[in-house]
Amino acid sequence: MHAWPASEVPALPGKGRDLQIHDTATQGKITLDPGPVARIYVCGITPYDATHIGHAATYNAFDLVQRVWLDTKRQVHYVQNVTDVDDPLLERALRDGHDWTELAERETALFREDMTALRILPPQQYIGAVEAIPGIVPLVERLRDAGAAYELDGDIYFSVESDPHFGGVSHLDAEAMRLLSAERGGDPDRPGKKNPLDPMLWMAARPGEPSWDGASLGPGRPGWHIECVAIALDHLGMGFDIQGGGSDLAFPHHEMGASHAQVLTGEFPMAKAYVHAGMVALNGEKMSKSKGNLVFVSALRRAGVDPAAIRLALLSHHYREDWEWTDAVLAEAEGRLARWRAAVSRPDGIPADALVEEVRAALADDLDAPAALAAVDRWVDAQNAADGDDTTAPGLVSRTVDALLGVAL
Ligand code: 5CA
Ligand code: ZN
Repeated sequence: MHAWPASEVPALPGKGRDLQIHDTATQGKITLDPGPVARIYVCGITPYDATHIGHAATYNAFDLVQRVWLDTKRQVHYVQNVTDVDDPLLERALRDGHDWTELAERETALFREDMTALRILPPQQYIGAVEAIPGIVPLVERLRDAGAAYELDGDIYFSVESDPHFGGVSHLDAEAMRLLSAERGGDPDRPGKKNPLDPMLWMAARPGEPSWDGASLGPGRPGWHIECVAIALDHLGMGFDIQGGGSDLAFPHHEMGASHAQVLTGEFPMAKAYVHAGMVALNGEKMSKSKGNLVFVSALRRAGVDPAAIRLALLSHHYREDWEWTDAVLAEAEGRLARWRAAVSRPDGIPADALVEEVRAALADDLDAPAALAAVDRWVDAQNAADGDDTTAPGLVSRTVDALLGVAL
């Protein structure tokens, strides 16, 4: 699949700082020390509805990671998937009488447009589950042949007990895992499983549903977790720097994915940091396609909202926070954008070298975007209150806000 166009990232004077980030697995902040090429996998959308503000917030968080790394003069190898075949997508297509492939293509195209408008930098590889199937089948066969997977009425399940590190990403107890597994695509109550938590690796073809050649597995389609593992291992290999997504992916998705990869390779860990963004809510409940309480990025854009204001609204919350989208959040961001634009449109201003370092320090400290915004606010307020004569300052501020926050002033 193709991704979307990258906006240019201006180079800043000096050198950025190494990223310290909260890792769900070790339950604390760690300093990442990537090599010259930092490697990140971020879970992509299941394209059965348009991009909502919750998705945008999560991709914005990982875009900041990429920008911090680029500022350290590293290259970034970023991989993202599209879950373009899965139960919720097939169910929605059936409900609305649409062809599932057309639904997936349409919503993926809209996602690309939204990401471009928000200036979220694209991944180098943007891979659909369907196109990954030829790589998934041999992994499932290997797990089965190694005794880490078993068959149940034609379906193949992964045995969570085959990974001694299972549980090490989310640190949940068995009961919490069971509840979340039932909520998030698992089937803990299916009779015949060795462990109720065991996730499906390969689902045997069902009547009326799409299926693919599974070689010795028989015709079917892949489970959700092995999809991301196959794509990540194919393009990044083991021990990559960050596995990212929203906090609703910590269990079961990232826990299971880590186990699949660790059993397949005998190496540990799959990712050096498991990074999770908080959930955005609307009207008191997590914004979710299944509940339908959504604010779409494309609808805001159609209504004439400046994507830079949407981005500033996302940046006004720390990425790990759960927060609520309201009209007031957007109005505040629109006001901030107008103030910032007015301040940098003056031909000269007060020096901004300290601001560059403040924004760098804020983002390097677990992506503290609200602290970065506060630093820019302080410069803008001082700029509006004083007669500066530094003709390079407004340009430097624009470039800093563009390079590190992805906001075009
Ligand atoms: N295709 C899978 C990942 S492999 C999936 O979870 N797709 S999704 O479309 O449901 O979500 C895409 C990303 O947006 C995930 O990282 C998810 O954690 C995140 N996300 C979903 N809802 C919200 C929300 N309300 N707030 C913040 N992030 C969200
Ligand atoms: Zn995923």
